[in-house]
Amino acid sequence: MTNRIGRRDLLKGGSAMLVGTLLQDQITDEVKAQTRSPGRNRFRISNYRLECKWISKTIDGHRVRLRSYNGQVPGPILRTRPGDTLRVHLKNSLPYYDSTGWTGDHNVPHFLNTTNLHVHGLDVIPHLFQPLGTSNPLARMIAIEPGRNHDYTFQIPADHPPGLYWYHSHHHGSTAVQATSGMAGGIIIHGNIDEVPEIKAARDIPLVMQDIALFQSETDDNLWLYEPKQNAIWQTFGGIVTIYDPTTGKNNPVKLKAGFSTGDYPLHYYLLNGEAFFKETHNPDPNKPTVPIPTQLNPVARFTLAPGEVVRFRMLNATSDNLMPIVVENHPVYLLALDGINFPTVRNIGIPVDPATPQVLLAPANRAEFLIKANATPGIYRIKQLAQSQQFLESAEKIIAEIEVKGPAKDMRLPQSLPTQTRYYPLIQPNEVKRVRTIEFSGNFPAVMNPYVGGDFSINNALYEETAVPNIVTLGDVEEWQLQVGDSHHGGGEGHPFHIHVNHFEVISISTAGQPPVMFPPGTIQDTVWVPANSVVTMRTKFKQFVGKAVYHCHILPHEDTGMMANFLIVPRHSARGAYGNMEKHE
Ligand SMILES: [Cu+2]
Repeated sequence: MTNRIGRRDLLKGGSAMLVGTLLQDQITDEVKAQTRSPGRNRFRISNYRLECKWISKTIDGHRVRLRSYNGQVPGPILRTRPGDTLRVHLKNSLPYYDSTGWTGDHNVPHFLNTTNLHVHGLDVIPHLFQPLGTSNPLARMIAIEPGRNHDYTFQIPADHPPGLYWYHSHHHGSTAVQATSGMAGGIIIHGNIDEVPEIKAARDIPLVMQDIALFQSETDDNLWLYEPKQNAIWQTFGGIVTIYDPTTGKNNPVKLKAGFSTGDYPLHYYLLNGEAFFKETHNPDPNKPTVPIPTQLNPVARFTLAPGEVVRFRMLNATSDNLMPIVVENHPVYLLALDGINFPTVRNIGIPVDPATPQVLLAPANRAEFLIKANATPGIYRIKQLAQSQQFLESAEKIIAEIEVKGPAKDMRLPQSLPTQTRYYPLIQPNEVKRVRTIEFSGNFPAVMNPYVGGDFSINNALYEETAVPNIVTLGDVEEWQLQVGDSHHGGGEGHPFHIHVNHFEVISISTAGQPPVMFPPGTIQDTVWVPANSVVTMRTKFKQFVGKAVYHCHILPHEDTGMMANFLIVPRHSARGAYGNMEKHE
């Protein structure tokens, strides 16, 4: 059976290669010219080249070395349209990373300069394993080593909702290090929502937020970067670096400055569109190791609006692990979309009565696209992340940017209705649910399963296994998943953002501490959702179009890299389920 699957995959790969060759001649010259032109209708191919490479930069007076796409942090915005083909030639020009001492355990960060590409939130062919779209449960993850390259071709469905998506590397074991070195960028799908007159009239302003993790170089005190030695772990408690010794079972302190970290760093910056707006440093107070020392940087980015002007912000939380409760001072937020999928009508999120209440909650990987109609009163209004303490580390209030309202007034209008995104509407009905599953973010500290890292980050008490497929789902089915995080006695204690590849889901309800569920507004369609500690989030999803092997995981990237991820397989309805069934892992 495995052979048959393998052969089918080979055939699939073969035909993809053939198409690739045929297209190659047509696109090379002509496409580049028309990709961004408005009257484009001859070839519907968006062609991009992304090169991963180190760049040198100065942040807040520190000389830093970052990993980048095309030398830019964030990476360039990729633009495409429903029905188009998005092609990305990914070249890895990062240098060789020495993983000597790595045991082969995929849940220990390793091969830190090996990469691949995930187009986050796009409803396209599963693309983490090779070849693209493979249904082979044993398929390996795409690993593009330094010096290598890879061509990705994504056919964007004709009914794909237009909006803000993003890309980042997703090679298990190097995702966190690469993303916190700068490797992330936006993807904008243009389409029907852009033709709504009030939206078309509004300035379109992407707000890409990233975090940058930095350690002093081992050899140059004046250089900061994130390139820990293999197996080196940064200990938040104690502010030292250790390496696990399997012969003694101890984490021995070593004379290194850098180690892999689950979120605390000697130097940590938050960037908006590549400019630092906030700094955190490790807290040396032994009583407060989980409260990084916060410093607001000034000035922050300032957007100038006329009174009454309407602008469109597209906000991406591309940070590796920071939950961001967002407010825009003295302004209602006219929410158009979460995670790229717009609502049928604008959601008016008024000015909160309680200043501690956010207007939008952005977990790592979430996007919010919203309109702001500038206040009639000139002045400076701040876009802020409110303080939160839902995670292992405290997150202080941050001023992300400012809106300066000045000049002659405009009276721009807000849209009444928005296009219905037929790929996700009509909404799932409760009686369509075929199966209910429980996905629990679990863990142990200190580690039981992952001593090299020192803590276990698991799903349903299992660390990630590249060739295990704990869940098999059927194309066309609707399922309800209960996403859970326990309390501190059950491996919980901090929240985790759940993300699943290929299909978005409808967030139905949340129940915290056993309280009756609180319902989300119908049509809350996301690809990532924050699951607070001691809570159950109920979501429903339909496996709509694509089959193949894909993943779901915690989008706190250090958690993901160290095991908080699992595979699932979407199979055609009439496939011989039994053949896949014996690949399922049973307790
Ligand atoms: Cu997590």
